[in-house]
Amino acid sequence: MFGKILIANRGEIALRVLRACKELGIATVAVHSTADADAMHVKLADESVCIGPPPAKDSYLNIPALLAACEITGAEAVHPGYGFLSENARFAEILIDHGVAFIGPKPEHIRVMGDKIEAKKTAKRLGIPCVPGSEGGVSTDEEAARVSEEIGFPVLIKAAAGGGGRGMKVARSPEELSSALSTARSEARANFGDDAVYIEKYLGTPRHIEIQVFGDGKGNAVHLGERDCSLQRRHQKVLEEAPSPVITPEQRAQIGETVAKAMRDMKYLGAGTIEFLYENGEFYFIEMNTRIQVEHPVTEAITGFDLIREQIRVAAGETLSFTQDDVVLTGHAIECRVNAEHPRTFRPSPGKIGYWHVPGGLGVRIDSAVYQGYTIPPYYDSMIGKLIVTAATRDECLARLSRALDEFVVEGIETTLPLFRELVRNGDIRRGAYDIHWLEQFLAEGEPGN
Ligand code: MV4
Repeated sequence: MFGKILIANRGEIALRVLRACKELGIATVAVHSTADADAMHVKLADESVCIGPPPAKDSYLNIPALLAACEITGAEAVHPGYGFLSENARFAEILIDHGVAFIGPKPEHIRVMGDKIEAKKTAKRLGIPCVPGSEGGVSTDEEAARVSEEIGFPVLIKAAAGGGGRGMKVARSPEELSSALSTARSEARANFGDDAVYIEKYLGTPRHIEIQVFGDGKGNAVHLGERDCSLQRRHQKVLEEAPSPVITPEQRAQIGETVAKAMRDMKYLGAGTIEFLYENGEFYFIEMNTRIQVEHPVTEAITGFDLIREQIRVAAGETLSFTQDDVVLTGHAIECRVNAEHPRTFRPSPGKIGYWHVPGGLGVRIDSAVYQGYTIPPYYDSMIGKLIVTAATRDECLARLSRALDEFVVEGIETTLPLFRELVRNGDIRRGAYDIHWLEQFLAEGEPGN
């Protein structure tokens, strides 16, 4: 096992990793920008290193500064958290070349899944069901027309280098195809420096359901059930729950075994998420994320496993600490992402937190790195904490969430807490009757579904 880990991140995930390290008896190194000198992760780590000025490209994304921090402190491994360098295959390779372990997947797997065309080819080869579409990239209008005719309109043109909703164009008819293709291609070139695009059947009203997987790099791999992340705004998740209110145990076992087998065949290492669109009872692969995700606590809540601890163990070469038979899903969990933003316009609201009182009690978890009197810097993500609530059933979970939201008090800045108080009492949300477009419609129209 590692003796010292450097945490290449900030905020609540830096604290989450730090807590797992302490429980494993591993020393911790925090890194921080000059804007984060007062951050909680810096105060609680055994050592800290300032790695640069506020802009992330000069600090949290500064690979030479991070390498120097490893060298100075003697850290044996780096945990990248999510975002920043967590899915940078080159960063993982550079660390390994310098004798520092990367707590994450093998660089080749990060690279393959980063190219959405290669990811889809890999998923298909491994037997994972995919959205109907082009076999690889499309290079000509003729090829695009042939594929679209075959799968039927509407179709969606996606950038190979995109992902997370960036660089997509819908074509609703043959007439729209050529211009959608050239727009998608030039946007992909401008945004990612790679104009490769592919085509998929456009699914109109799917849910976003993702499956948590874990491997030890030696051919052992399991699935930990799904998370329903359909409630999003501009491709930012707002609320996530596990299990999905629309998936049966039989469906879960079937798609779960399919992805677990794929991960065994790849000899996948570490935590991963297989993202699906789910419509009319069918799963369609869209992307794979090769990192721990913001919403991992809902999976921890229903499995009882510490996913960060498991990431560290398998990165150190240990065998997975549980088999598929050990994975028993119990109860229901819901996570709300509390952002320092206006609850309707989502305008960022950085600044000094006055009063800060978090809810507690049975089944309530808060993952946050802010505190009363802390000043939220304007340079980074606006998420200031996550409220994760667990109960035996979905209805009890919603009741407990409502109670916890009523206890939560944040003064001095605006937060998205009032939005969650509306969502928990909304009829559609209570029934689990929502798709990927529901939240944007709710925000545009007022209160549908009551
Ligand atoms: C789609 C789709 C419909 N059909 N693919 C957006 C993010 C990226 N990960 C994939 N996305 C989508 N891909 C096909 N073939 C609709 C979306 C989509 C979406 C997906 C998940 C969650 C929210 C979304 C909001 C708008 C569009």
